[in-house]
Amino acid sequence: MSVIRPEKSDVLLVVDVQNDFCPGGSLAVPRGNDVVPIINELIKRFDHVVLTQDWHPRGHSSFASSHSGQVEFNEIAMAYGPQTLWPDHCIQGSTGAEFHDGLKWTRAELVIRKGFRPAIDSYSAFFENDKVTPTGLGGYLRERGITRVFCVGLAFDFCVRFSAEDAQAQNFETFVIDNACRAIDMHGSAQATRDSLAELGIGLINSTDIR
Ligand code: VGL
Ligand code: ZN
Repeated sequence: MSVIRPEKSDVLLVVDVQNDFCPGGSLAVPRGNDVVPIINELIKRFDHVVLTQDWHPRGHSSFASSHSGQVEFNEIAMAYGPQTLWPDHCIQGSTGAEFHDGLKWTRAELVIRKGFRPAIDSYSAFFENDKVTPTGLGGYLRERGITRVFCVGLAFDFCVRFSAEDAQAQNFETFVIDNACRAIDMHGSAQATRDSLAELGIGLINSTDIR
């Protein structure tokens, strides 16, 4: 990958770098905390930084505990399509929902909260899992003149993947910064993500490509 120079029309989209997705959290991504110093360096390089925050009410429909007879990591059919059932995580106002302590997020201009409607999950920063209910981020970025979206954070194979795919589908030129992400990796989901990004023409780059 050739060198990429951050421009005024770029945004760094920092996905779900929250305690519950880091070691010790309820839905810990292996080595999830490793991304923090890399993302902190990237934050310094971008004029526009947007964060997402997974933000579920208690008893959210994406929690296995909300479905009797179901177990964590099973997939069930919801009205809007298939849904993986997760351990309770990122409960609104909880410590687990806070950004990782080491994340230097103060320069972020916007925090998009997602997954706050009880009956529907939201992996993507742009649309809920029904693929039609917008979060407003697409309109925000367009109004601000953003043309390129650089995605980082947790988890590579869920919220980062779907955010990047929706960004590209909305005509933003989209990149995922591989070493600034970590994957949950269930049933080959990390490799499936790599394949899908490549197929869609989403650049999988390294933070050292950005200078
Ligand atoms: C995520 C599962 C459930 C993520 C959020 O941030 O990738 N994964 N909620
Ligand atoms: Zn969630």
